[in-house]
Amino acid sequence: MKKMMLVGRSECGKTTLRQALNGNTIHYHKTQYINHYDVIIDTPGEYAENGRLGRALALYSYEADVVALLINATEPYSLFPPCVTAVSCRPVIGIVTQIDEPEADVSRAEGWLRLAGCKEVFHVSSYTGEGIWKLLEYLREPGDVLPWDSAAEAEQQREVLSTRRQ
Ligand SMILES: Nc1nc2c(ncn2[C@@H]2O[C@H](COP(=O)(O)OP(=O)(O)OP(=O)(O)O)[C@@H](O)[C@H]2O)c(=O)[nH]1
Ligand SMILES: [Mg+2]
Repeated sequence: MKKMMLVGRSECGKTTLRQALNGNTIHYHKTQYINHYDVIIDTPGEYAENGRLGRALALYSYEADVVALLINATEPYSLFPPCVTAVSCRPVIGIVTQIDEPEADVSRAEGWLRLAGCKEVFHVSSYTGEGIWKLLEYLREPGDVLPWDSAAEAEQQREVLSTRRQ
């Protein structure tokens, strides 16, 4: 899988999304330092909110294959300046989180992410699981087997992987 770094303000749902992507049981956990899991680099919201700490995000992005900017669908404003994706030397995608919320305004959040420069924007709910599969498909690399692959597809992916290793 591609390694993805999650960036977004505190409480936008980065850690919960990381848990949903890993298929873990969801539990609340405030992030106080950068966490590396298999394919996700989870960052504290304060790093996106504070200019000085924000520099650390630039350094961690070098370890990622893709950077994801997150906005939760109920947020009343966006932290991300227009065209900010241009400062990254990695592809940058947008993720609208918490789309299950009754107050969610998904198109407003997507508009902010597009203004920030994201060409591709995903809509997800870590609670209901909606949209998670599209993100996993985006992160898929040759040889990766996902839970919904049929036995034949899984075999095909394994063959791709063994050919690449030879
Ligand atoms: N309704 C709804 N709530 C969510 C969803 N994802 C996260 N939340 C809630 O949003 C709150 C913040 O989630 P976190 O994943 O801890 O947010 P974070 O971005 O990691 O926050 P920091 O670690 O402080 O930067 C928690 O109360 C979650 O339960 C979702 O998909 N739907
Ligand atoms: Mg967190």
